[in-house]
Amino acid sequence: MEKALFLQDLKELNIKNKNVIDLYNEISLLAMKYAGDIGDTKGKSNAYYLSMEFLMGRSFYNNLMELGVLEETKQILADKGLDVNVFEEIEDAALGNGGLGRLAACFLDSAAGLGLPLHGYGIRYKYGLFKQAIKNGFQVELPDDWQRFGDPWSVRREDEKRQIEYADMTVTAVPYDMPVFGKRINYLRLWQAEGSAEAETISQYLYPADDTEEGKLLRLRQEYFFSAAAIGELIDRYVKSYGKKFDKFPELNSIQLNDTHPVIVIAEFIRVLTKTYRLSFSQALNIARHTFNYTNHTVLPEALECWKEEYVRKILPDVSDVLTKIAVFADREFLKLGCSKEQALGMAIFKGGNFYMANLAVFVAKNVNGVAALHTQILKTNLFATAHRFYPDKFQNKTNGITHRRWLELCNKELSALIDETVGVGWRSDISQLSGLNGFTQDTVDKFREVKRVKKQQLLNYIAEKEGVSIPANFTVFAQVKRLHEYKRQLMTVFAVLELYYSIKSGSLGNMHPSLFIFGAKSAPSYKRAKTIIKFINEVADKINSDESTNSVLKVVFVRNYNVSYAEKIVAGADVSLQVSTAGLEASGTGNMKFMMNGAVTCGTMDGANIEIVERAGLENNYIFGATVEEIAKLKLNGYKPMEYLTDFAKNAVETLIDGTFSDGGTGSFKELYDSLLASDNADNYYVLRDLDDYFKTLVKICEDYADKDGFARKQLKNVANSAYFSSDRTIKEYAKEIWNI
Ligand code: 26Q
Repeated sequence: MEKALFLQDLKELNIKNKNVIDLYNEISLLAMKYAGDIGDTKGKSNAYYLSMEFLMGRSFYNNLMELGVLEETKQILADKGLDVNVFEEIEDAALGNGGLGRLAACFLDSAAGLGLPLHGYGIRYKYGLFKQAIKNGFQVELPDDWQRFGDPWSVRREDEKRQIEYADMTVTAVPYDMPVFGKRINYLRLWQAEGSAEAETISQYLYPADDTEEGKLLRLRQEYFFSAAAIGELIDRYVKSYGKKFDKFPELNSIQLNDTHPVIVIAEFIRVLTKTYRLSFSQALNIARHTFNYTNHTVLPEALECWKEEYVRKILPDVSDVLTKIAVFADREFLKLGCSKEQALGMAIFKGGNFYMANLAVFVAKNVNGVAALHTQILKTNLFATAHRFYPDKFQNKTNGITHRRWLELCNKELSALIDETVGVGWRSDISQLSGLNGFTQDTVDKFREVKRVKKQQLLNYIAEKEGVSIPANFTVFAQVKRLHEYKRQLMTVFAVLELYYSIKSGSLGNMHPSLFIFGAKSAPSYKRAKTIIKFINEVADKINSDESTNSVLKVVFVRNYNVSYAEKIVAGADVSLQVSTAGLEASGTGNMKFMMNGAVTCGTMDGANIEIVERAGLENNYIFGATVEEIAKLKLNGYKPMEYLTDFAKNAVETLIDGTFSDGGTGSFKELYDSLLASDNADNYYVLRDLDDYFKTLVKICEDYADKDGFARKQLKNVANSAYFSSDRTIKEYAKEIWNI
């Protein structure tokens, strides 16, 4: 890239009478022009990441940073009287909803940064994840028309479009390439559905409602759409260079399946090899078994996809035949391996009229991985225990990571400068050098405290502007920001905060250090109980913030429309990261890593990657509480009775759901929520009451410890210093070496 030319053109750019969106497009296109071409994929092994979600966030700042021109661009624009922050008006590309989609984006960034050929394939949704508004405390979903700002970072490749065939229609898949910048330029290729109005609905929405048959069929069409387009292209490219013998295919193409969503690609691959290229079924299956790898991201039963055979047959009859063939082949193999009937049934790909996509993935994939040590352990001993017994070599762990370029260099320039000053700049390309921070001096502690103060002030200013809640900068900032789900237990945090509130009011807490609790979360539109929890958080926030007798020491804010850009500000400004899922249910978590790298301590349970975080940063520098996986298992076995854990104190908080303290707008949903915790035989599935008292005490302890400002900052710095392991550069190196051979 000729940087000087880019900077020259930028200097000559006329900004008069142009609005922010025009400028955004012009500058982005200029950068694209100078960025150069996507790296060659020919002749050597490449890896491909197939995912329904890519949660990229804002491209502008990140890409200019990756291209090495962000600081100069800021300066040049400033000279013209333009603050680069105006481009914050350009919203995120939110083609994903949470951890799984953001992980895909971090992986692409790390691979490009390391110079490894990893490319993404997904769907170019017209509308990304909904924009969240809050009306009377309730979540309202608004369409996310992200393309209205233009899409200067994508290139439409008209000449590479493909036809996708369903039984009842043919759809054109048009690729849009987003370059991913780093040491080499990789691509994220997103397919857009074109043709009839019905065809176009396929790439219209991320997660269309699937509570009807029509909705389910649409989701199946989406999964097949991008999978078939991607694999069709990879097969064509291979045939062009190597002909119709597919023996070298696996060596040149490693395909990573991001959860079960693209798993149907396996059947499509075999369909094409057998139908178009006349390979035998067993040859084709054998090649598939050396090509595909599967990552599992959740153990929650409701998230494990299965497809009714009837549905698949209706729109993809040939694919359905292939799925059936694989299922029969698998059954025979299970017999040969000496499985019992019961074991074979557990691993069965087809049963009860349904195809089990996770079982298919495990059977065919060369490698199966979990996303944190504990999660992989649970896959081996629970979810896929039988498969692990008969195919032990397939299973691997790949603990997740986050790109330190976006999540430290970009979002926390102040901390990055302090790290430069303390250990040198080498960490930016070799993150392991971060550990050099470990022997920090008092001078570094002082400077770190100043960095935290600045980042917190920036965050609080932003919150004041966006949410209209002003908070003084001496507050300790606690944050729980993530998808809203019962297992993540935002509800438990609200109860603990209510306990704090009543304790402050009654004077039993002495003089607590002022504390702010930030919540940020979107609920799936159809997930009623999650929406009720959002309403409850907002009710509690209103009450606490308006209570003059306590609001100098306790505040709560629900930030609206939590997204990647908001996250960049929150992780940099927070003191305490709340990661309080029921042990065994959060596969990994990646927000926990972002906070750690920015110097927040973790207050959490022994779950997911929290375990590995405290292993590295020290138990003494974090706050762990609550039941372990083993303890939860015991409770389950012996019959868990939430009532037995309800202290008088906790009772006060929990009963606010039914005693008229708060209004659910007459919907009855607070009572329903209360009943889900206490009323039925099988109540409190996520063990909120089991851990609540522990949680409350832990929060009190954190508030006490925070009074020792230096001591607390030391704990925070220890977290930064030991966060290198959680860079996705490390994760991607492991995938490249142990799975992809690239
Ligand atoms: C399933 C069936 C039907 C429709 C949708 C789905 C579906 C959609 C999205 C199931 C799961 C998801 C997303 C899961 C997810 O984001 N998992 C998170 O992945 C992260 C990256 O590995 C982990 O860090 C988190 O712990 C995990 O929750």
